[in-house]
Amino acid sequence: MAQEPEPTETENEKKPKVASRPFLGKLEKNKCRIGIVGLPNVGKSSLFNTFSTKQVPAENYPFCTIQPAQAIVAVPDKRWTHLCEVYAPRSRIQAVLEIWDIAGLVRGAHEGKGLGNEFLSNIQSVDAIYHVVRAFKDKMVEHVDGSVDPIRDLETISFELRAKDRQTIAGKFENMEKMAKRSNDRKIKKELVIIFYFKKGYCVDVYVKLIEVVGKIKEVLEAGKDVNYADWTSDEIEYIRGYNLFTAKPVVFLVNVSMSDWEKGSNKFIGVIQEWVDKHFPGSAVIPFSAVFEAKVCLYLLFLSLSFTNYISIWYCFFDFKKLLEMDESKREAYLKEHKTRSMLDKIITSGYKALHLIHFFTAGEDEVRCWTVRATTKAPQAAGTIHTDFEKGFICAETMSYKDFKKCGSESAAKANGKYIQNGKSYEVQDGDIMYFKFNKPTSKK
Ligand SMILES: Nc1nc2c(ncn2[C@@H]2O[C@H](COP(=O)(O)OP(=O)(O)OP(=O)(O)O)[C@@H](O)[C@H]2O)c(=O)[nH]1
Ligand SMILES: [Mg+2]
Repeated sequence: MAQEPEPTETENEKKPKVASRPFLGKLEKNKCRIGIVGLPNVGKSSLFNTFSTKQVPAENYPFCTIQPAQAIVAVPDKRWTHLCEVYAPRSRIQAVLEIWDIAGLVRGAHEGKGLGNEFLSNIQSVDAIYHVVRAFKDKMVEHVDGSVDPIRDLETISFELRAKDRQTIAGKFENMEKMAKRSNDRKIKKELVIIFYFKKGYCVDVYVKLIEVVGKIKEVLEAGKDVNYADWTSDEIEYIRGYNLFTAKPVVFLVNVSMSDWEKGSNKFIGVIQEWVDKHFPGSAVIPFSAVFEAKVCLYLLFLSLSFTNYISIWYCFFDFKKLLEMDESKREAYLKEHKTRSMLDKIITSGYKALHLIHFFTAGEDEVRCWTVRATTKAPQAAGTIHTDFEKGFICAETMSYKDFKKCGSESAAKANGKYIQNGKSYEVQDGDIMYFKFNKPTSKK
């Protein structure tokens, strides 16, 4: 695409444009889920299927049980690849992202149209959204609204998600108001709160603040804005996290163009889509791609990787198709280079990862080179806790060198000799690409 010039740097150094707003979602360890959302027949499943070629072997990633419509994909990182080359470790583990293929939403989904509520509950389970919008014309592929009009489609989906949030919040607001009006007695109020919030034991002040925050969310939604694009104090954000609202999730916009447009490098809708996103979702990434082109690359590589036995196995439907799709990255790169073209899959994955405000640090040695995913702004002890809770409990310090320094110095020992291997304490905020080694006190066993 004309909008996507050949990269001059690695994907990681290039930093795709993503929202710089605070993350309003849940802060769960080991869960980084992103759902592919859009109208029917826009190319969501076609895109999802191509992600299968990026799937990691699940046995390396505990806690990740995957359904057919979910894929765990590796987050590409040239720094990790380089560390693996340097250390030649026995085990290599990348950062991963869980991608969900969610069936199409239609206008009226918030009122249960289509398979409305079922799909919406799938969206509720993810932490961020890939919003796929159709910018290809093809008479053979029916459009639910009869014509290709990406702005209308973007508005339909955004409206549905907002409408569902409005319903959720209106329900909560009414309940709270009723309860608040019922009594001015602080003691009774407190009891009501305890009942209402599943006996979590919030105090009255918290309740009053909740009413205020819910009221503010209501106003934002009624003004036609997404929760993610209003300004919130850090206190308010803590409350918003608990509601798991659709419009509080970060969005990356993926524009599916035809293969001929992709090869030509232009598509008439990209400009208006970018304008629309800048106006309504400022800072969110807009990534043009072609699902058909990506599928073609995958199929071609698949074809190359098939042996005679595989053909026979497929013929008898005995072959594990997904396994077959876990192909060698270097083959993909060679193919793209040879055909002077590029795939957008890596950029889509890294943009999703960044939209979730995720970064990773490395642990590197002869045994293992591994990426550990944390939220941006995570402090060293909590980062240590992603490896093992004992590391966090007994945290002493984090010996850290940045990947940049490592690369510049050429080796760990050279980095040490140049004073680039630094001992950081509890208040150190982990930076993306840090190479870390944690020192901790072993927990004393209770007798
Ligand atoms: N011509 C053309 N067809 C496409 C493109 N992307 C997807 N399709 C076709 O559109 C049809 C629907 O694609 P899917 O990927 O199944 O669409 P979806 O968004 O998952 O649809 P639902 O699951 O029904 O919501 C398929 O026949 C695809 O081959 C494209 O870029 N160009
Ligand atoms: Mg689909």
